[in-house]
Parts: sequence; C-alpha cells; structure tokens
Amino acid sequence: THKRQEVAERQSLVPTKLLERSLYFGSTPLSLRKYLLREDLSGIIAEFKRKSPSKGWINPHAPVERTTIGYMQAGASGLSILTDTEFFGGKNEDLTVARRFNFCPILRKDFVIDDYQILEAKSIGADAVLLIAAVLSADEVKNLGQFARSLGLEVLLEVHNAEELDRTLHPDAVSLVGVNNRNLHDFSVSLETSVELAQRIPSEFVKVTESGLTSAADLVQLRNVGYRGFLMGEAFMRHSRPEKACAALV
Ligand code: IGP
Repeated sequence: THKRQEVAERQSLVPTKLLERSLYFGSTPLSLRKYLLREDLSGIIAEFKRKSPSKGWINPHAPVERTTIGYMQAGASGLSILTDTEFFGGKNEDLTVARRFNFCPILRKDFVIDDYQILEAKSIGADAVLLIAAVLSADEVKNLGQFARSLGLEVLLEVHNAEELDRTLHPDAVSLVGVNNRNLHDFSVSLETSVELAQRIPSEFVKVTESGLTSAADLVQLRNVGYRGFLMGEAFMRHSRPEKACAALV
C-alpha cells in the first residue's frame, strides 16, 4: 500500500513527458540475459543495498559510484540497485548515478505494481525490472511484463515456490526467473529453495538465484544445478568497502 500511495503522488507531480525528456529515451537497453551467459564474467548481479527489513542498516555510507564501479571492475555481470526508500533506503538517483558510471546492465530493484514505475525505470537508465510474483496476480505479471518488454527492458520474475512459478510464468512477459532463497514471512534463508525449483524452470529462461549467497562454494553448487545468475547484496554491503568483498569472491 505504501507503493500505491507513492506512485499516485509521483504520477501527479511528474509530467507525462517523463520518458521523452529522459536521456535514455530511444536508447537500447543492455541485455542482462546476455551478460549472465558470458563466459568471461562471473554471473554475479551485485546489489547496492543500504538497509533491509530483515537486517536494518547494513551500510549507510558506501558511495554509489565507487561501489558500483568496483563491482563492475571485479567482474560482476550486472548491478542491482534498490530504489525503494522506505524499506531499503534507496532512491532513483542511486540508479542514475550508477548508470552514469557503468556500462553493464542495471536491474531496477523495487516493488513494481504499476506501468508508471516501468516508464520511470526506463527513464532513469535501467535495463531490467523485477516483478515479484508474491505480490502480483498472473494478469499483472503479464501486463506489466509485456509493457516493460515493449520498452526494451528485460523482466526478472521473482518466485519463492512452485505455486508462484506455475501461476505467473508467462513466456511473453518474462526473460529471467529469479528464485528468492529468503522466506518473506520469517526472513529465514535456505539455498535448498533454489536447488528444488531449478528443474521446474523451463530452459528458455535464464535462471537466477537470489539472497543468502555468501561463498564461492554456494555459487558452484547452484551453477551445477543450472543457475547462471547470482544476486548478492548483503555479503558485499556488510563490508565498509563492498566492492573489495566482491573482488575477493570473484
Ligand atoms: C540480495 P542478499 O541476501 O544477498 O542481501 O539478497 C537480494 O536477493 C535481495 O535484496 C532481494 C530483494 C528482493 C530486495 C531479493 N528480492 C525484492 C528487495 C525486493
């Protein structure tokens, strides 16, 4: 509900010319799928996350530019930038800053419930958006996903279980499937979630495993069951120099 309110407020403030006025209008987004499949990169989607509902403040001070440039130089395949302020302490400007300094694909990480947020994602320079099955109906995933793809953005569909996957996976709307290892109700983390769901995801979708990844052994284990994308936040952000933690793992 806080998102509904936020979107309604911003929609009335921002002119309908949002996209036409953007630096990124007409630019072709980078393909996260392709970057994840490249053999010369790690497959890591390195996340910039200042705080979270489960952990509170993780790193309020790391600068976006140095951190994201460092992530990219370490060999990350892409960046995930939280733009939600209330729960994650992020803002759109974090993404525009990351965009200005980096040439790898950027995922806008937010609670997307409205077309407006997708236009906004494109206008601030994102290449991909996240759609969370737990908070969307099948029709919403389809409509939001098709709208995103009409703008050239890729869609990462996040699921927690087989029910969400079977209910929302729509081939025209989704390019990548992310399995979130973090249980939304009690915040517990189990990589088994990704292991169990791997075979259920059709091979045309690039598989991404999300949350709770900490070691190279975790990545090897999940690569062996088919994952090509590894979304990691806290393991990097809990260090004062997150980009160094990323470089150490890659
Ligand atoms: C990263 P972790 O455990 O490495 O910090 O997790 C990412 O998966 C997590 O931030 C995340 C998230 C989300 C955040 C996954 N899905 C949806 C906000 C909204």
